[in-house]
Amino acid sequence: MSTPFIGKREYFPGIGRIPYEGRESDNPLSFKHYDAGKKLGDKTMAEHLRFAVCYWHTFCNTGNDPFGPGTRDYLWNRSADTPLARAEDKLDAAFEFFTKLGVPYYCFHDNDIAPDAEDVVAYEKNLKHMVALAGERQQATGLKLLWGTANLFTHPRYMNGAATNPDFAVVARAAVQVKAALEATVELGGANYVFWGGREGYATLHNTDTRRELEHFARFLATARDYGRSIGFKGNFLIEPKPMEPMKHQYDFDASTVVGFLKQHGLDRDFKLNVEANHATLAGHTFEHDLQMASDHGLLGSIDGNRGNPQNGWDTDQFPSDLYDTVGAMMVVLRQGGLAPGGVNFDAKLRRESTDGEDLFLAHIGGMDSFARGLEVAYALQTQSPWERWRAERYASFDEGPGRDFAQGKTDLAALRDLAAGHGEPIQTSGKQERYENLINQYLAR
Ligand code: XLS
Ligand code: NI
Ligand code: NI
Repeated sequence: MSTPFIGKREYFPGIGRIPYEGRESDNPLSFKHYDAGKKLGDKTMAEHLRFAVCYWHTFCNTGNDPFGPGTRDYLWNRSADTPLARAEDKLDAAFEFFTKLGVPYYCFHDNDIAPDAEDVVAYEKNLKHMVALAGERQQATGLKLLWGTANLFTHPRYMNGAATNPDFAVVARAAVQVKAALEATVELGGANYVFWGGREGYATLHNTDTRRELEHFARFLATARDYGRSIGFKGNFLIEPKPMEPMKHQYDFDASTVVGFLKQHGLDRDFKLNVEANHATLAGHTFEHDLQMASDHGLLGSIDGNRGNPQNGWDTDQFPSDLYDTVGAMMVVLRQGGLAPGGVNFDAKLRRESTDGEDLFLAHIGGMDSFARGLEVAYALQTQSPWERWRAERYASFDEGPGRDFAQGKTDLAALRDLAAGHGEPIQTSGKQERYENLINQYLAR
């Protein structure tokens, strides 16, 4: 087995390129469903799914929680003496991992790849240095950047918000990072640029003027958009909804809230949504619901693939493993004709108790296989089963005659009344949810 790595040393020894071995294989370090080159319709699995590994959970997070420190002692975090040298080691580990896993994309925050600094010039210098190196690694491996973003939530200066901070000095300081992260994204050919508003919200209305904060938020996004376009960014800007955590209430509550906000401020031509599974469930929805709401407006831009834990209520960011969820997600994605230029980014982390380097591979293999299987089943349901016909038939009464006239705005309320008076009580029609559920299980078992 070849062991591709490109850095000074190998960080995942004993692990080579992860092969596709099919569902009969018992080799944990192989794909059972993700067969990158397999075609479904006119696209390969790789083209449908456009997988990305996230830098923050996979290479920065060592498993700390509010009750204890990290449990994972990664070599790239301790082998070098300076923060910048450690960042270089981490970059090597990351590209070794991407290459061995066989994903086409990755995603990062500015201070995932480069050491943060309070001094603006030092911060910019660190990021530029690391972006140049990342560019070289992309060249050497063929990896691409799905999206870049700025971390506007970790540093204590952002405790009251970044773009929505009541203090203009903090808003301006946030612009330093967004400007630099946009430049980094453009330099690395990033397909998208993400805003996740982790601290854009409030803890109490007692001290908060939400109207002003939301206006500042829209102004900030428009300003960032204008700068991005001026330096040649052609991709989508993406807003990632999340209802809470870290703030009690976050402005980008869910997909529908964000769609309304973007339309209200005329931002929906440049901005779409990056929908994350566990954020949708935190908002009290299913993953598929938020995907559908975004997609209905033509604004589903990308996916953060993960899942929550049904027994507790926070953002556990587990790797996706529930095939029901991935089938549901891929039903929405296939119906809208795909995700490009977005993709499926694994915004997911290992459990604190999972401490082997190998576990990073196992987790991603599981996530990729779950989405690949979801894709296969959704594709089969849409192309071979009666699903789409059943669904369309529910609305057949709007396809012709007075129903179509109504849908086209040609009927007034009095005319509707007269139609109903002539018809008598509508005949009861079953929703037949069980029929669809049985079909999913039937196709999952194939
Ligand atoms: C946190 C978010 C974050 C974004 C990027 O909950 O998911 O990781 O994806 O800032
Ligand atoms: Ni999240
Ligand atoms: Ni996310």
